[in-house]
Amino acid sequence: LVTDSRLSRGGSLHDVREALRAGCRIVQYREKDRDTRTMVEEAAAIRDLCGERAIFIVNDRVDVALAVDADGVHIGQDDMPYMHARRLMGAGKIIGVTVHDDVEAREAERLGADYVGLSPVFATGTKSDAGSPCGVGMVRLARENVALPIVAIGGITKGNVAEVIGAGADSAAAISAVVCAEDVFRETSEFRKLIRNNRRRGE
Ligand code: TZP
Ligand code: MG
Repeated sequence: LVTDSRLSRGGSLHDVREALRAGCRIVQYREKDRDTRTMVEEAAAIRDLCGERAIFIVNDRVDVALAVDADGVHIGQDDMPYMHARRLMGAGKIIGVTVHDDVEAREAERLGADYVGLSPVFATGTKSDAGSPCGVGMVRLARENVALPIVAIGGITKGNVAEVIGAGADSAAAISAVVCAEDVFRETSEFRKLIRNNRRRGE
C-alpha cells in the first residue's frame, strides 16, 4: 500500500489499518503537500501501526524516514542521489529507487539499492509527472536484467496485477485502486490473493 490522503476516503491511518488487517506487508507513506511537522507525526503513527507486521517506508524524505526510524526510504530519479541517501540512512536501512526501464534498474542495482520501483507500468492519473507507461514487457525485461526485488507501480488494478506478477514483478504497489475503494480491507485481500496465486514459482 502507498498512502495518499488526497485520494483516500477514510484517511491514511484508516487505510493502513485496514490494509494491514488484510495482510499487506509493505506500507509506504507518501504525501506531496504536507508540512514537515505533520509528515513526521503521521509517519510516526503509521510506523507504530506497522510495528513488526509490515515494512514501513517513507517516500522522498530521508529526514522524515530518519526522524521516525522508518525501515527505509524510497527515492526517485530526481530525489536525493542514492549515495547521499545511503550515507544518511546507514547500511541497515532499506533504500528503494524508482526506475523507468532496465537500464535504470541495472544502475540502481549497481549502486546498491535494496529494491526498484518500476514506474509507471500503466497509465495513471495519480502522479501527473509519472511519464509514459513502460508496459508489462518492461517488467519482463527488468526481470531478466536485475536480481533485485521489482515492485511494479502505476495504474495497477485487480484486472492487471496477475499479468504484472506473472511477468516477474515481486510485488505491486497500488494507490487509487486501494485507497479509493469502498472497502480497503476487501480490496487489499483480493489483491493479496491475486499476487500470491500468480507468483512465478522457483524462479
Ligand atoms: N509512482 C509512479 S506511478 C505512481 C507513483 C507514486 C502513482 C501510482 O498510483 P496509482 O493510483 O496506483 O496508479
Ligand atoms: Mg519521489
